Amino acid sequence: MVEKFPKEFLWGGAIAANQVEGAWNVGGKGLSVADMASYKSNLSVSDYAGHNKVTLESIEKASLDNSDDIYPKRRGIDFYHHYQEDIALFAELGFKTLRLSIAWTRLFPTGEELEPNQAGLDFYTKVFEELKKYEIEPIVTLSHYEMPLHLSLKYDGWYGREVVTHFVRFSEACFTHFGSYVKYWLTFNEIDSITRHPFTTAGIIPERFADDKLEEAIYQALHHQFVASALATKSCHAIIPNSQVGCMITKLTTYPHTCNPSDVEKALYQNLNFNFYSDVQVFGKYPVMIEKLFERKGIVIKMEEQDREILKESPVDFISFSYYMTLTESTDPTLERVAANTAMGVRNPHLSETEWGWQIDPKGLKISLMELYDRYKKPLFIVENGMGARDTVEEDGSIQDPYRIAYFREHFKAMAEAIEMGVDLIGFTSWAPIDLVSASTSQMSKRYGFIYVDQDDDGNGTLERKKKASFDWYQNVIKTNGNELD
Ligand code: BGP
Repeated sequence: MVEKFPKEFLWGGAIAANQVEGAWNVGGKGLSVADMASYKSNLSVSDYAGHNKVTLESIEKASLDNSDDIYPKRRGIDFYHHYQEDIALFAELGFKTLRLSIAWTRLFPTGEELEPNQAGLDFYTKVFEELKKYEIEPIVTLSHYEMPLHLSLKYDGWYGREVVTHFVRFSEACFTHFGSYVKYWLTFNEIDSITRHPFTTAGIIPERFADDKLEEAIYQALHHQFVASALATKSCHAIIPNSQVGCMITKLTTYPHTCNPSDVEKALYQNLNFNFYSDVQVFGKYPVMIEKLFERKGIVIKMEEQDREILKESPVDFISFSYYMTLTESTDPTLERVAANTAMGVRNPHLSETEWGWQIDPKGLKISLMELYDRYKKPLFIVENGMGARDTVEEDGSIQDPYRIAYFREHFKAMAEAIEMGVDLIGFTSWAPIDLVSASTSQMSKRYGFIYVDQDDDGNGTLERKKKASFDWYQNVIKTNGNELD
């Protein structure tokens, strides 16, 4: 039989600290931007402080509130106290890898301390020990939507150049303390998302900037993240022999809505823009067309003398990305647009979608893989892919989720096809192997896991973990290295 996936393929799942750990005020942890995101089931979506609704007023209110009542990311799924049980379930699934992030505020509560907090180091050491026990290779994101709130308030988040130094100190502490456990590192989760939700991604509080200066501030902050990412990459290579550092982007491949050249042109602009973030981290320089665009828009990025050299010196080793959907673009303003995964595009009539409007497109994954590999010629790693859905616990306690199985099956077929075409795909981590708090809506009811967690949107429930029908299916996929998908 011809193998569909490479022998060493890294199958696994992905989680992020702020969406699973809980224990938001335990062990000396400081407040992070994620602790400010509110949600309550009886509030209308427009009322809660999610990705784009955070204001100085909502931050003040959240800072004074010592409960997790309307702040679901403060409770997560209590992975902090359930990590052994959860990792045992991941091991039972047969995971070769687990992607997780380190909460900056557990190690550096305000971001400005000079030495890491011991309780934070101890927690992650225990997690890595547990993974080692099952020979699960960790892949660690340094920054996944959880920067210290203090840095956001004091420096306007990543807009302030000072944050680069604080981030590099945090990264180096991670490399020094966890380097014996972790070979694969990612610097910034979905670094491009800074333009869509600047507070969550970079601690920027929009009202602090004049309307006509906000975009420039966002790109300035992004520049600081690029520099910090390159500096962290350099340190990682110096501190951990054989380490591999990846960038992480949201892959939002955009099709022209029609073959009208204007639509093709519009889609091209969109794709150039989406590729910008990985271009800088892979090629070590800003793309010419983006610099021209900034010029036209009057956006001036303040760069220090050595910045271009720093970017050039330390490109990433591989490209990782999340893939949930594709978009289409058109110049026709009357067409219906969909908002999904915080991005906007014209609805594609050929695709179905999840209840949250994310359009399902397995072929788009194959297309994206081929396009990325052709562009960068570096190994690719899919570090997020999955579908948010409402699951029902049946009377007999079982959870039947054929839609999730169907979703993954088609995406895995697309991956196999891309590999057959010659794409160097080294791994796949599902988002997420276990139900967790949604990044964009803070809901629990938007479930992604193979493992169900008994907790509702308001935090009621026993936190009991239960296997869904998809659990057995994914276990068999991993066992057969993707050869048995049906
Ligand atoms: C990505 C984020 C994740 C994750 C996922 C699903 O953008 O990196 O943190 O949550 O999307 O999004 P959501 O939780 O909003 O459904």
